[in-house]
Amino acid sequence: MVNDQEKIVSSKYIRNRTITSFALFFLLIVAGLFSWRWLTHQPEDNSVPRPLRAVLNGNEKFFTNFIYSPSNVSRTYSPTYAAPKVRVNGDDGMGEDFDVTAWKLQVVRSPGDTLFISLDEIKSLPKTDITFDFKCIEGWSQVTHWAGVKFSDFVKKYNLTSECAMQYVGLNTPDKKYYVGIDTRSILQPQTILCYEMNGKPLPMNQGYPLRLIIPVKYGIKHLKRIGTIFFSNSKPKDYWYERGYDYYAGL
Ligand SMILES: Nc1nc2c(c(=O)[nH]1)N[C@H]1C(S)=C(S)[C@@H](COP(=O)(O)O)O[C@H]1N2
Ligand SMILES: [Mo]
Repeated sequence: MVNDQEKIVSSKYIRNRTITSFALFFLLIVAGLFSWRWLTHQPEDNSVPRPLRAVLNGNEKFFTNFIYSPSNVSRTYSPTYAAPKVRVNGDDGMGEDFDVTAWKLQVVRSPGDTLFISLDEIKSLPKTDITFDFKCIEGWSQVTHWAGVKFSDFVKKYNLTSECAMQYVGLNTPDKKYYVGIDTRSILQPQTILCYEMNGKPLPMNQGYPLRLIIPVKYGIKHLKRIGTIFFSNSKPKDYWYERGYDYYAGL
């Protein structure tokens, strides 16, 4: 008895199906190879083929418009969880020829209007500390403990509210060899600090003495060590790792 569900098929039918499947399989491989060739031969935008950069930029728009909220905070830990031995990673813009004694933080309010702020002045502002899981795009992370002044408090104290209406904040090392750009909303998030202490002690030289950025909502690439200048802009400030193919937003 033949079941209703069963179908008698001829060997010719099976052969045709097999040939079609193989032809399709082969065509897809060829299409894949051609697409890959096309993609890798596209002009680059900041070290990434343009179509891929368009996807990264699209992700950034999506996150900044729909997902980002200043109330999204990074998880914090008790300082007892902080690593005593903190990893040192990246020394661009941290050359030996740095005159610590002459250092002042420069805040460019507008071209020709720069504030020069000493470390003592920064230390006189309300101090906050944070212990969080510091994440590097290289794939490591470490719970670390930092202290300094909230960027948002700093903005209030130095009347930078109107400058913060601009979309981006740029930061450079004094020698301008390392530089980052950060969307203003993320830098104003309450966990972002201008940091001068690590594990309760002044920042070690290789960790950014006298002042570094700590911004837990971003990957390590944005936590610029040894801040020289801060400025504001409506266009994306130059960004070291962005130029080398990374995502500009670099959010977590
Ligand atoms: N000036 C400067 N800041 C920098 C870097 C750098 O090369 N130069 N590297 C960044 C990267 S990729 C990471 S992961 C963190 C590492 O901070 P740490 O050395 O305190 O661990 O610093 C960031 N800030
Ligand atoms: Mo990093």
